[in-house]
Amino acid sequence: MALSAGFAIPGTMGLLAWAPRAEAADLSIDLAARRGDVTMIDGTSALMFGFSTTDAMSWPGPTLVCQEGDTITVNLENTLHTSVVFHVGATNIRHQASAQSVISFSFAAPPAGTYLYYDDQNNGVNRIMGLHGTLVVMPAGIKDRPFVGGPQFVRQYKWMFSNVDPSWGEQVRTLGDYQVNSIAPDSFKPRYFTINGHAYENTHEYNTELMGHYDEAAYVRMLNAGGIVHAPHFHGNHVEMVTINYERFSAPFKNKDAVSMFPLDVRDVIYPFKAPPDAYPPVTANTIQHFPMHCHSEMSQTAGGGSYPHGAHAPIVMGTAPQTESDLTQKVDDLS
Ligand SMILES: [Cu+2]
Repeated sequence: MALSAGFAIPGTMGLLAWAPRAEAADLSIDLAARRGDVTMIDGTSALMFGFSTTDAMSWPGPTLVCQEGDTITVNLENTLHTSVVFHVGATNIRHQASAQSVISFSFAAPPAGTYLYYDDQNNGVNRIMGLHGTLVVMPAGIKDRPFVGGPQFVRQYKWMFSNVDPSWGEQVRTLGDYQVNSIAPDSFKPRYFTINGHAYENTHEYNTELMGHYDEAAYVRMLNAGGIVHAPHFHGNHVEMVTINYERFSAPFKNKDAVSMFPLDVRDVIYPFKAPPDAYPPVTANTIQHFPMHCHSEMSQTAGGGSYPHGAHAPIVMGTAPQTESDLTQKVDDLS
């Protein structure tokens, strides 16, 4: 567990409630912009910002789940001594809370898809400091496809890629929250690289480790909230490219082994969990196989300037089902 005690475990809370329904609903969530120390994989403490659903600091922000047609109300308490923005990428949804204020706003769910919500101030500094999370919009009344006419899956995952430069947090700690305004984006020297807030080997957790029986396709929603290019490379299977930054493709999907993502990019892919077609010795479908996803941006496989492989690396287990389904899968399975 990379996070300190009392910390909200990313992805385990803050999911908007599902109800089995084909009709639209009004959903609401309380978010607080907070600061706090996050323990990195090597024990280093980094001061970060985050969108939290509790009295404790948490990062990354909660995964908000809704479906098309819904209206979402956000009650945002900004506890920071600097303004905070809630912006949903690729939409006009943008609301600013001044320092130490509370705002409420509502918006209509954008089209079904995966969205990065984040603070877009200071040329990416606020986002990289930790003010980011995921909004998942499902099609109304459908739980096994990402949008009407999209590919079918058995379970789904979200991979939020983030980077941490602890020197930024130290500037804020020393000078105050407001001084986030004076941090130069070019000064970014990331030392920690995480998926869903975890670095390997803490990525052996049920929201990040991909698991499935043969032919149980997983839908993986990948977001790059960090400040570097990521290129997740999948072993075992190629992935099928379903969306690139909100553009939807239809079958037959382009197959990729490495999926390049610039900062702010969002990619949805299918990991098909097929018996690897070109492995030797041949893989038979009644065995359990282990594969990695590692990022081809090589520095992201390290922590603290060199400790390998404690970075953006996730395990894939083929041939068995997870003991606990991912939070995203559980919430969507509540639809009937
Ligand atoms: Cu590789």
